[in-house]
Amino acid sequence: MTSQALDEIKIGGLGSSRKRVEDDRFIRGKGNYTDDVVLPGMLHMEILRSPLPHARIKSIDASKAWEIPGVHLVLTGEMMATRNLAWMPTLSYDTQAVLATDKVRFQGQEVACVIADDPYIAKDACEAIEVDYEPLPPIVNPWQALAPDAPVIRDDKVSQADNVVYNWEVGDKAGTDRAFAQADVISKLELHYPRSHPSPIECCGSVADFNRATSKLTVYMTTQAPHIIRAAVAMVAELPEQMIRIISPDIGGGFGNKVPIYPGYVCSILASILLERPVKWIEDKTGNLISTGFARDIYLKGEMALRRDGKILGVRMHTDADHGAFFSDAQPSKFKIGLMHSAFAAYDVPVAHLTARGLYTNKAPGGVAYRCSFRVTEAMFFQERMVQAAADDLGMDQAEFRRMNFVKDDDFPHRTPFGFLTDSGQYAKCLDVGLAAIGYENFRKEQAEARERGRLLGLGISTMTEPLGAGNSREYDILGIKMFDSADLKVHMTGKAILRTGARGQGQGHETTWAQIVAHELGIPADDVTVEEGDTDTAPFGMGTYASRSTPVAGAAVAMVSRKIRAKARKLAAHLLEVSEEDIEWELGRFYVRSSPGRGVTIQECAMAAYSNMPDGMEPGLENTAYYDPPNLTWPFAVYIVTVEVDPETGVWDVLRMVAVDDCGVRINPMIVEGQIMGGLTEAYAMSSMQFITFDADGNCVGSNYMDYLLPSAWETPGYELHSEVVTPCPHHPIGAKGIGECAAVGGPAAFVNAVIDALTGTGVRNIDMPVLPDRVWEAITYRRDVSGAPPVRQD
Ligand code: MCN
Ligand code: CUM
Repeated sequence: MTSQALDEIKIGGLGSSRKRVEDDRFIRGKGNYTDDVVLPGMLHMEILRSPLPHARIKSIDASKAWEIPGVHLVLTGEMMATRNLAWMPTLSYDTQAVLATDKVRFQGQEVACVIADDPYIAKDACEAIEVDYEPLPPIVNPWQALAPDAPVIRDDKVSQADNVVYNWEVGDKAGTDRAFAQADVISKLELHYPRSHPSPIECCGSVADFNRATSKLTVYMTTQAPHIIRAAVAMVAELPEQMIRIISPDIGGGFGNKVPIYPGYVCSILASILLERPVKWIEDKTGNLISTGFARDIYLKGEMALRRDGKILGVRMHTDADHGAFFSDAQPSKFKIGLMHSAFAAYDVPVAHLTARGLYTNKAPGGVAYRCSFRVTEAMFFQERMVQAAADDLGMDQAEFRRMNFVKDDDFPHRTPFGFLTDSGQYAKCLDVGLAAIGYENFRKEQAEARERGRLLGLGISTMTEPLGAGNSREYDILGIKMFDSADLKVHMTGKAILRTGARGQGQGHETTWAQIVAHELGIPADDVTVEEGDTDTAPFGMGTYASRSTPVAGAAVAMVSRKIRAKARKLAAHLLEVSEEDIEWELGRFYVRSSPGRGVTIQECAMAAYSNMPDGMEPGLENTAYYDPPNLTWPFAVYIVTVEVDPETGVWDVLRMVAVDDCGVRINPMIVEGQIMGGLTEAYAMSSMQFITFDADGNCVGSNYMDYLLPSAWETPGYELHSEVVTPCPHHPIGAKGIGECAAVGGPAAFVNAVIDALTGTGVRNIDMPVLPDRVWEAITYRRDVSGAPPVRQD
């Protein structure tokens, strides 16, 4: 008797490059985004934003706005204050103004809201509001924030006498000092990782619908974490949690931008409660670019203690992070600077010390969003730029230096210098695959020959290992809510199923890939499994989608709930086959009798029996829920290698080739994984080459529109060569998968910058800050000096 197991690839199981089911509606323009939601009697809200970065509000006169026909409500900070809603708590234990009362603290800050019959009336009415500002000096970088005579931005906080948000440190200071005392060479580098913006195609928005008759509040909103919002609304607005329903419909890209809680959400909810009508708020592009979740804007002073032969003896890092006017990081770790201390996790560094300082400035709050896993992007960028500089200072080969210092395959579990525990990886193998693909030795020869003819070629290597998954619940929580996730699977009598999770995809393809895990575990074809996420009334409680945590946590829950279903189906099979459960074997899609493999029942037959022919005493139905609390984070690894040619006359640089070797453990859907990598690499290329959103000396946001803040089109985007041959299954994940969603955006930027710096070998240039714009490269080449990108930008 040969096996009757189903062909896993054919049913769309693990490893199948199944087409994305959600694309069916997306490419037909049939997605259902927040702005598509239209409710009877719905009103529209617009926000009046501050034109100034720092100013005292002397008065706000909204009387002219109230007089405009079609205006239903004007909300100001003063009115919010009467309901104790002028300020809201942030996820980082700070407070943030919902609508400004005392001062405005960044350009674009929310000052008032108008709710009207349509958005145009609301916008006109915003312009009719008269605000009398008394300008204060703006602070646009940490050095200004630290100046002894700097104005205190957060004078609303009694205990705040300066602009320091926090001082934090981790590692072994004394041990690190000893390592530096013994070093043959000390390599130093100062860097700025500039502000960047996730800029999803869809901006933020909400439709709040409070029904006085039922007391139910339904909010459609662009959130990556609907259950967290429900909990926050319940706690802050003191509404009963069962009366709050958060629906996160289709999301047109999140990239971290839709993790935080924004004033617009709060105001639309309050307006709906006051007016007893649905209120829609849809942010415009400039509003999105100037006021919502920025990322990065952080400075590094890095030092490496090195032995002459190339061994890293110790690492010292100091970072100054610009958090803007409110510390509103939406990150779940207990660490002030997120997971910055994941730096050097892939290298065998005996001892390290990190100090981190956070500063308030007159900029939109942010710092921790954008395909990042909470500062891991910065950690890996700093690490790989420091590693390149160290190899250069030692006169060592870039690849050799990395290989010699990598954590070895048999060194796992490995305690990193800052205290994480990594569990698996094949770092050197990934590097070898990448070097072979790019033709490393050959390129180095070509580079030397080209240089003799005045052509500047460069090669940049970057590696990254990322702590993905948040939680486990022991170490990660949001305002005390532990980090875990969930899946709920209902198998109907005909063998079709619906799966819901506590995650909320924003384009990552969850509707496709979760069904593949069910197919793998149960043999139910993926096409027979509908996946639904984002409605708190139907989905099991979960922490949402960010930190590439969905596969590590919710994806694991999908496997676990499928196994619970299989365990019950096995009992049903035993009943149907009239044998004892111990005599039953499983192969994909089917239970059979061990001694007589031809006698078997399919999973679908078991499903039917669960509703029509269950054994006496068995609870009917085939449904279950699993909550999953992972034992550790997952640790994917990647090597990215870029080659470039720099034009010495203009500073323009072109990418010749880019090779990516990603090891994210078992791949559920190889095509989706490749899409995630290509998207991340494109964002990395954009950040390193062209994206510029900064502030001038007067605190004006430069780059608040898509004429200035560039998104690469297919024309600018280089081609990528992806390699998937290295697979190190995650030892603790039920299907061996590790996260992938952010890896390429995390590890990519350093590869591009390292390549440009490598092309300038011999000029003495050690750093050009991102974005590596042609004029910066030209300046570096012409004046043989480093080029900093720190604001305020020069006025010349
Ligand atoms: N996957 C897989 N095999 C693996 C790992 C993942 O097939 N070994 C699949 C997953 O099933 C999922 C996708 O790849 O369909 C991404 O999975 P995962 O790495 O778990 O990441 P999340 O689903 O948690 O997505 C979050 C991550 C983050 S934090 C940002 S930011 C980001 C990113 O995803 N935002 C995105 N990628 C994005 N892609 C799109 N299109 N839109 C965004 O907003
Ligand atoms: Cu940090 S951006 Mo993603 O984690 O949503």
